[in-house]
Amino acid sequence: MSYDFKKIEKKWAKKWEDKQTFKAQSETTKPKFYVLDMFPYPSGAGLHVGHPLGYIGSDIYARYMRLRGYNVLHPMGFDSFGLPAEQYAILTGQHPSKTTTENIKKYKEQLKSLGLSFDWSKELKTSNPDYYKWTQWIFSKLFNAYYCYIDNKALPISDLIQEFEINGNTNIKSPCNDETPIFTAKKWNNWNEEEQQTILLNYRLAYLSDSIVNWCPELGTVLANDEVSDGLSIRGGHPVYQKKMKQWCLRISAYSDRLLSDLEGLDWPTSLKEQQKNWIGKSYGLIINFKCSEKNINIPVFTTRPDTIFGVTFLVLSPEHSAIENIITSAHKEQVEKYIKLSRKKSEREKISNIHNVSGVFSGTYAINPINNQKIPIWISDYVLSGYGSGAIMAVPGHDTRDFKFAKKFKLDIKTVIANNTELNEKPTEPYLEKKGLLINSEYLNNLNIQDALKKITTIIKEKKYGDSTINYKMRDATFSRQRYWGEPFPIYYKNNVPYIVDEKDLPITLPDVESYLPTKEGRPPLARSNKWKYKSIYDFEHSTMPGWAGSSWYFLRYIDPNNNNEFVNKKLLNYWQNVDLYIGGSEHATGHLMYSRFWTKFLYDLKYIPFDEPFKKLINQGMILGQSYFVYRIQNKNTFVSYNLKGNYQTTKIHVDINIVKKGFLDINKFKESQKNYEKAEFILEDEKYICGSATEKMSKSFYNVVTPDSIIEEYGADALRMHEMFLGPLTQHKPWNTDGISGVFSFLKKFWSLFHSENDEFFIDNEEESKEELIMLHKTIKKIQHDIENFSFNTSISSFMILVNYLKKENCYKQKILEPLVILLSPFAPFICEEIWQKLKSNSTSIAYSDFPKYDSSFLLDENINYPIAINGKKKASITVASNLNNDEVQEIALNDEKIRKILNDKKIRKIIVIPKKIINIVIK
Ligand code: ANZ
Repeated sequence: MSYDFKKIEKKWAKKWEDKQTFKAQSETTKPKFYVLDMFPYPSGAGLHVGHPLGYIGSDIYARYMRLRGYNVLHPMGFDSFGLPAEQYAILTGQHPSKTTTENIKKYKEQLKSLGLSFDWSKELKTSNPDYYKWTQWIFSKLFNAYYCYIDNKALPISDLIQEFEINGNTNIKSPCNDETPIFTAKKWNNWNEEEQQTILLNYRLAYLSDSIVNWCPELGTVLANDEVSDGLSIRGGHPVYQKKMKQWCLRISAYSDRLLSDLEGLDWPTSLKEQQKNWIGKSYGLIINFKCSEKNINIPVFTTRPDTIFGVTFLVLSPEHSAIENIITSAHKEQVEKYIKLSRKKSEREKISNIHNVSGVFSGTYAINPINNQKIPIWISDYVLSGYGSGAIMAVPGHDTRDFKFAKKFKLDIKTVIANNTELNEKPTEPYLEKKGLLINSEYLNNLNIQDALKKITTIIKEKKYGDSTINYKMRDATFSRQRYWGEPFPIYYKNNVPYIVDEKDLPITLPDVESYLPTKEGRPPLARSNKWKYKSIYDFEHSTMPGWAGSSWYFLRYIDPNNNNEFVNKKLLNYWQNVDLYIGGSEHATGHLMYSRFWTKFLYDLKYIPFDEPFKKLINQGMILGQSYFVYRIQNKNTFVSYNLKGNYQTTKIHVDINIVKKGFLDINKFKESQKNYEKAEFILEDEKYICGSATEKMSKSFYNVVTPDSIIEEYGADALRMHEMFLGPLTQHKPWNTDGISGVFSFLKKFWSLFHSENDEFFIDNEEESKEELIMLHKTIKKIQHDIENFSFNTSISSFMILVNYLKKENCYKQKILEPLVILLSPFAPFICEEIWQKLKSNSTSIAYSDFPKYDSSFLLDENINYPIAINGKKKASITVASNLNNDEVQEIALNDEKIRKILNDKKIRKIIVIPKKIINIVIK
């Protein structure tokens, strides 16, 4: 056998591992490059071919950068806390660490077989106490910090205490919980420890707060918004309710502005930056105070359109608004309470998306519009969200769609009297004025455009003290506790119901063993089951655990120095490696993981623990590999299956069929019969004696029977073929369907490549003959193309270039070392095993090909990319030259002046000016 990929790949996987070939160097003068993949959650199912797409892409880049002389850090680890392991534990009683360890083992084997050049000495697991000790440590720093708007950064809470002792909190400009009182130094100093701690908790970056959360009783845990869909948990489909609970929160909102403005400096996909921008949601607007007509209660509303204030016909409060209990009249009390109860069942997302079916109740009370003294009804509806702005709005149905729908439904006024008292004849069927760019009649704003109207009304409202400017952010503080077992314990204990942080020397606080992983009967987290688990044998620990995103918010820092027991990362190493140069991962993490890790990075930067304030300089989202699903069509109520094109004649049910028993679209009937007992006696209606399956491109998933594992492909074609095939499927960033059939093309390419170096009997041979010009042109063109492609992550086009070159060399019977050696290096990032094997034959016992030099292309060989320039002297064409297209103007000019004809004409004449119009003409102006 010639190309024995099995032998080659096994041999090199072992050698690389034994020699720690890809271990990043710690003492070196080389420049650094840090390439990171989003680390996986090790699920029980192992990897399918969709998973390694990004890993292969980052590996090609990592290998390329090594060849360019960089010291590359390319680590891998496991995000190993999480719900699936815990649910499995609930079902089987097996400790989650056991399943997690087994799954990690499987993942590692799969990853290693792919030839990915990871530095496994840097491996980390977020569920490992040596790791989460430092997650707890960072939490304790967040607990012991507050945000100062004056310095615009986080500072130690001890600074705040000092200020309280001297001046109270009157001069403090810091985000804190709404109910924090204003106090003097005297008052502060007179408070007891408990009272002081309670105040401090209001300012901490990690704080306890009554928050409205998505509570899923079935799972016994709080869920994040993106874990809920249509009022059901995404995992398991259990009902989710809105509930007020004491939760740990992180004050990410303090960082809104920095998270927004620093996006500018990041080399990230525009769509991802847009998602973060929208998530942060910065809006400039006004808070305007509306007084209740009969009671002395103020209702502040947030609006971005104060210019529409003359069109306000009602106010709307969110069902959670604190003023409701004081304003509802007894006649409306029952209705309102019923409504509030109902809306609690909806998640925030449902409330936002439900604009076609708005709901609400009248409170029985009226408010006064401060600008025109009009009396308007106050309604309550959940299309107004409690956590945004002031939780209350001025409704302008002439301008705003939701207000319009609401007004229509409840027959409320829709004002449409515009400038100069022009009344509209038609009855509006949509927010008419907004569409026409008109404003409601008003003495102030007649005939102004919106921009000018906005400016004018803002000034008036501020002058008359009806309200003030404000900036609102949609981004809320992040809920940080979960009522589950398999997560990091908090380094928090309670004394007199006040939370305190555990001493640093006592970290890590490890997960106690519990006899069951379910929440307790009273709905308390599973950790509450462990009666003996106390701090200093007395104090209760916090019983909730940290959410999935805790460990992943800082793992990129730990990879630099994963085994350090004294610090979260060594300063010197950190100063060398800095932040991640290239990060590759899925786009689904836009507003979760990527937001939180930016926040933690900024926080650690503020406290001077790290020297940079962004974690990931460049980011690429790889696309998804979709599965090719196949179907058979069963005639209803029969055990007969009809082939695809005949199914129209029958009433059939479409059934997914395992892709392993379909070849080129035809069903393997025998295998199908063997696959399930009830198919044993199945009958078939065939076309041309064959059963043609239906097919569709769907997400790759076990439940669709369309999963292709890397293991099966590697077994048949080898990892190099799999790597190249994955890259050849299409651009890295695009979604694309998997197609196993196509791999044979790449496989033949590798065999052909092998045959350039080996005889029919598999003897290694190359020759030392001089290269021909054409061969050199082909080689240098390919070098340039591959370099350009890799730098632009266009790996699929690289593969085509390799194929063209290898076909050409084979046709020309070119076995010349001078041509083939650079080609092996060039291909090595894509197909590392075969290239390493050939490299060792070429160089016998040299170091790994991974540390050779990336070939340099010589522009002079890039003939067909040349440009023909006419050279004119004083506007008249005198000669022409052909130059490489990548030369700059100075280089083109130099070649032109050295042209023989031109030199003769110019002789000793004085040149006044030379104008090079790129790709067009060179004009030399002489006296
Ligand atoms: C009057 C108005 C007229 C508004 C108009 C809009 C258009 P962004 O840009 O997203 O910040 N709003 C304020 N607080 C709200 C809450 N808690 N829940 C739901 N909606 C709320 O949106 C700000 C606008 O959204 C505000 O400006 C307010 O409606 C509404 F033609 O006030 B506006």
